[in-house]
Amino acid sequence: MKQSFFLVPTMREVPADADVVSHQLMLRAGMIRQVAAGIYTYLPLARRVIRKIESIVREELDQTGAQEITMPTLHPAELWQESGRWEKYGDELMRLTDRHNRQFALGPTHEEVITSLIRDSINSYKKLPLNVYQIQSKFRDERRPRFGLLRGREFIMKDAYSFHTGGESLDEMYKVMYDAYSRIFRRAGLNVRPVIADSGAIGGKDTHEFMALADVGEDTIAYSDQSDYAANIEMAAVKVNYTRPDEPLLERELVDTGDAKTIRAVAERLSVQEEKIIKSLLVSIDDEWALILLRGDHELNDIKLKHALGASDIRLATEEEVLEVIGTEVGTIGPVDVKGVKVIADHGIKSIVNGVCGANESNKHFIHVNEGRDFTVDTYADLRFIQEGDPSPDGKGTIRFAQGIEVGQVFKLGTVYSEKLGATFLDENGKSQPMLMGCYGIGVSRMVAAVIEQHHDEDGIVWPTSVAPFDVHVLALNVKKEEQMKLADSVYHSLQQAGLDVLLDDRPERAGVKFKDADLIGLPLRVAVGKRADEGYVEVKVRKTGEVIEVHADELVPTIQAKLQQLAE
Ligand code: 9G3
Repeated sequence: MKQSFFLVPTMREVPADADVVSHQLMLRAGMIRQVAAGIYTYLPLARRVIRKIESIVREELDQTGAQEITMPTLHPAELWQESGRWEKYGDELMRLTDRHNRQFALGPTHEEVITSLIRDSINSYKKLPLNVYQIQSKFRDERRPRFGLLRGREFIMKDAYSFHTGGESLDEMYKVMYDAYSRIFRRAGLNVRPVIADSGAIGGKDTHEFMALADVGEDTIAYSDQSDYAANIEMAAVKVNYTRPDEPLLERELVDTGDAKTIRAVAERLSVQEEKIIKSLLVSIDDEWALILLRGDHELNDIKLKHALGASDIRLATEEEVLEVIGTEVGTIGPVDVKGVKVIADHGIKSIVNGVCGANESNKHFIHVNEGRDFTVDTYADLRFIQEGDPSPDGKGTIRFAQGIEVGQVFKLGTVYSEKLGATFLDENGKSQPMLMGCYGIGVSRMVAAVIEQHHDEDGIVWPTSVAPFDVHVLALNVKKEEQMKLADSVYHSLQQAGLDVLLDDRPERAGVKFKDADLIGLPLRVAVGKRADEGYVEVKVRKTGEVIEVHADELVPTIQAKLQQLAE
């Protein structure tokens, strides 16, 4: 490809709203252009990277026996009404009507479409298991699209769906896809960590997210520094055996705490440690009030609260509701003599003796409060966010945090969709059973940004060879010099004949501009044809290491092939 007419509009400065490196570099390197918030055009360089990622995905999935299909983006509302998700999802689901006023959705995912297809085309256990996948654009009207391709409204996803007669078969496929995902991300040069995750709204049981480690990542991973335990912080279990310190129980006292409302303010006011304070939160759980108790130095993890109570809808009470239900302000709520609400406590409460809590009276707290004597806990559960330094729940090592970009997720859905949409099969006894399902997603366009987040330096992108838009960048440093253009052309063709993807910068630009653009675009190897062209020598630079070697054009192809081999290892 000759750069003089290749559509790669590089730019030096970036728009202010590009606030992460991958977004800035993709704009500067002329890979993408924004069309609207969260909606981008992929320019040729990005298209070539996406094509390389897609071919890695296809190779690995085809190897597992998965079959590629393409489902429509336009989904009839009826299918989503059958699954109950037309009502369940709000504005994030983009809806439209056709010329006959029939309602449709722009597909954010395809559980409904694929399950309706399979229910109508498979009805015998003999035809199962089956795994189908597609690579296609999805639409989710995100509240705050940001960070370029890391969180868009229209994005490319590889989504797969598998159908099974039983749990064993689903477990097997889940492992097959889990391993295929690990191979795909490794081949794309991504440092990815699988983590235990929450299946959230999608339902189903087990799920793992694949996190590309990166500080800009929106997700927090809690991992052990001595084992391969790793979980999304939402799901990281706290396994600490809390016991009450053996101290004499002191007489409970009511004390004035003035306008101290926060844990920090009360701790300072009463000169006690935050971990001695009982934090009380009035929470509505599926429209029932409950008082949630945590240690003052711990934070409530609402995902854990949902799982612990099997609840679907949880929300904190408003100031007004606290006044109405408890009869005091948020900052002075406590469990002593509280009537008509269930008291659910995190295990950490067991470590408190002679603690402090709100007195359910303005500006008042109790000190020397003890569970059992002064208040009763109906249920204990693991309700808090794990913290760095906590013991790893697998009993090995200590918890550390890292940020990650979710580039993939695998789910055991079970019969959530097959029951709602009636995807059943006749088992060997002729009995009708709901199919068990799994689903598996990879954020293909998000992966491009994740690769750049993990592979860049101050000068630009540093593409891993496996997903680089071209293998080699040949620069004719001075196109006016006949011998330079002649040599640049010949090395360009000999590299192409060797089966390499080559970009020839034949623009009438200054060498400095070409060097800067080459570093920005970040192809693995750069061949500069300059002053020594008349001797047949060119300069090869390895983008990743900065290593520069002078090579005679006759030795160039084997040299380049050897370097690419080295980089691929
Ligand atoms: C929606 C909207 C947004 C959504 C969903 C539905 C996320 C939704 C979860 C999944 C689960 C898996 C198959 C591929 C891998 C991921 N955001 N999810 O279901 F209506 Cl607006 O998509 N689906």
